[in-house]
Amino acid sequence: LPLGERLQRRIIDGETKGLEADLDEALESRGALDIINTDLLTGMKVVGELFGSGQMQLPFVLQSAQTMKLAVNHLEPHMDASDEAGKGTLVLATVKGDVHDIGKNLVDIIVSNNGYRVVNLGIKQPISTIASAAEENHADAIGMSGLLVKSTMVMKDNLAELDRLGLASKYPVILGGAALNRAFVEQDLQEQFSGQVRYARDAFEGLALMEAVMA
Ligand code: B1M
Repeated sequence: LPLGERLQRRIIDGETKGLEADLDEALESRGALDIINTDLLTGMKVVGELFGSGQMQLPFVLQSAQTMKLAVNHLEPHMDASDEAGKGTLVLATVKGDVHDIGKNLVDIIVSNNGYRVVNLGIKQPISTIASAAEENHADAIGMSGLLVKSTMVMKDNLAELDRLGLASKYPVILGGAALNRAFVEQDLQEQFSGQVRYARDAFEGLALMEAVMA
């Protein structure tokens, strides 16, 4: 198989043997982000489709996810880090009840490689923890990720809680994850939230929103 397809296949099959060598070969002609965005994410998309249609079982999805993580970790040192530091702070978490963190961690990598401090709280984080981390770290924005349909309701509750705590106007909120869409976030959720909530389709939109917050 050509190199790009081989990398996709490795993600789909959860095959880590020889993965780093293939990544190093790809790095000779392409940038790390390009490899993630084209080959690795295409592979994850196929995994999602196979899982969704019942053709792939959960343990294999987990292997694919682990392979994806390994690949991203291997590529991370090859991303152009910005010279600027401390452009602003983003507190980032996957919401309560949700374990999906590959997308969130990509947001972390891309935003932190562009000069921001990212406080990555991990997965299954209740809003109380997210809110205190924002306060303690003097955050400029809060980012929440969630992939499950039920996480969209958790996000709605989280926004209500930020309002209740009087923190809504203090922290612009960025939401991302496959179960969300722009209309749901920027119309439905925004209507009920006294602060500002925006939708990021991918990690780059997350970065753009962070830039907008700091502008
Ligand atoms: Co799960 N899972 N999973 N899973 N899983 C989905 C989400 C699902 C759509 C699969 C399917 O059915 N087709 C489905 C949800 C269905 C629904 O809710 N209606 C599902 C399910 C059902 C489940 C379980 C319930 C399965 C079970 O136990 N029976 C279970 C849930 C456990 C829980 O959370 N409580 C579960 C478990 C798992 C694994 C552990 C095996 C593994 C996760 C491993 C991990 O993350 N460490 C896993 C995986 C890998 C997936 C799929 C296949 C791939 C997700 C992924 O990593 N994509 C997924 C199918 C899919 O999404 N199509 C699926 C790649 C990643 C880069 O994309 O996270 O979307 P994504 O991030 C994008 C953007 O969304 C955006 O930027 C990223 C790209 O640049 N983004 C942000 C994300 N967060 C952002 C935050 C931002 C900005 C942008 O700012 C704050």
